[in-house]
Amino acid sequence: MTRLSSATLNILPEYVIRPAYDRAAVRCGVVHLGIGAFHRAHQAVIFDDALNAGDLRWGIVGASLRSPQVRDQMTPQDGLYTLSVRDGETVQRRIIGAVGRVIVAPEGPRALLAALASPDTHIVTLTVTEKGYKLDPVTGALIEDDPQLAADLISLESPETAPGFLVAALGQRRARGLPPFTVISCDNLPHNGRRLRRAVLALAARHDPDLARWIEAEGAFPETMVDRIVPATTADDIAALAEELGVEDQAMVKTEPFIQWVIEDHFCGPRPDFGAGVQLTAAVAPWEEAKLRLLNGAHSAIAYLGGLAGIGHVHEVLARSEARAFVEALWDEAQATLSPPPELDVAAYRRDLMARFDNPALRHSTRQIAMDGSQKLPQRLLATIAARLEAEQGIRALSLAVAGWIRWQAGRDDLGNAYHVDDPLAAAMATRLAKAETPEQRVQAMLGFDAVIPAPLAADDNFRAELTNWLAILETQGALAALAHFHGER
Ligand code: CS2
Repeated sequence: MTRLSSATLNILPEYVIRPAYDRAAVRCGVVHLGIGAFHRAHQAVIFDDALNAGDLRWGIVGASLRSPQVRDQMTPQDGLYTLSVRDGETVQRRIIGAVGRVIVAPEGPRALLAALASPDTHIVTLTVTEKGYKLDPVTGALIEDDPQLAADLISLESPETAPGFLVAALGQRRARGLPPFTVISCDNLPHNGRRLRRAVLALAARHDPDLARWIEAEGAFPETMVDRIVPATTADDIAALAEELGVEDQAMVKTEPFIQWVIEDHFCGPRPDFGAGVQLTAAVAPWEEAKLRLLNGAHSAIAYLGGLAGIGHVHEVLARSEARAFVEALWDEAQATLSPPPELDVAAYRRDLMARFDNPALRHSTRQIAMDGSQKLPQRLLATIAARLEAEQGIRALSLAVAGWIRWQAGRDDLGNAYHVDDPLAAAMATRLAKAETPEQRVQAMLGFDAVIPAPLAADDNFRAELTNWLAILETQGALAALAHFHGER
């Protein structure tokens, strides 16, 4: 079938929204590292809005740090793709034209460095997932024995990691007398800007202390909170869209109407005149904390407990009253730990979140969210637990969620279906768990895993008792029974 491209834009059905600007006149002011579905449905849409508003500086050079897949999907389409916004039966199709080209970093590290060091580039955004920063999830320090980072610590000729590319490119800019770019981490990490800045400065200092001082003085790493639910595109999504549009789009992304990007107002160079969806603020942390602990915390809990029950999608988990009641209880526990920004009405936020999770058109898979739990749990659930223990508050719902994560490591759901535990620390966790024979010992083994569990939590008797209680129920009765039990005893 004919592919979506500049040449086939004009044969699309009339209702499809198209770029309103001349793509040939666009300059690429943004380089994005990690051009997955989330970037294409979030930041790329915001930059496309700026282009549509007439500021042609904000095209994007996208980079994949690992696989050629996105390049192979997008290049034959001249970088064009469909944003499919779905809410129940309502759907809007929009062609995004902001991505000028895609570079696969391992194939062309120099091409990526050239794009980063270009005078046109003002902003570098990143969605490399939690593990892509090469930072210890508990301490936030660089993981020096990571093989790719170890290579970047020796030489930055052909960088392999995101911090490596940033340092090498900033070095080239400084040598050429160019200003640094603003670096915006768009991953769900607490204090993402601060953490990335620290990593970049540490790596730069190892190669060239003057460069580190220059970045420290001249650079900007604003903190951000990003929010939009973007489930992975499936082959069925692509086939259904092709049927509807009459052209095939292998790079399409599907998402919800909601979009939010809170950015710390700290840029070291030009930025677009941001429109809808973007809030510039002095303090991102309260937004980020509320989002991580409410949205992402609930997501992970739903993913493990729903996934263990053999339920495929978020909205299907929430169709069960015991799961809904549990999420509300989890939110009650999390809400008490927040210092929300004055503009945030937490009760309304929770209602809206539940409605977003209920969106049946998204079909957001529990297994997708269950991925990389070791990298996600600290900010989503463990920090919340630590705050509650400190305030001498109960942690029943939060503990059931964490017990679900421990149970998930077994690689088999309550119906007996095996799945792959997709996590950079899966092997290390499996080794620890292999020697444990009882729920108590399994909890002990995981609490001792200091790459994920902070020491004060590991030593807390209350936390250990809650986890052991829930893990025993999960193992003997299953996740649905644990949820019913939770509800019954309240
Ligand atoms: C999800 C997030 O996959 C996950 O871990 O919790 O990707 C979530 O959908 C986004 O953070 C929503 O903004």
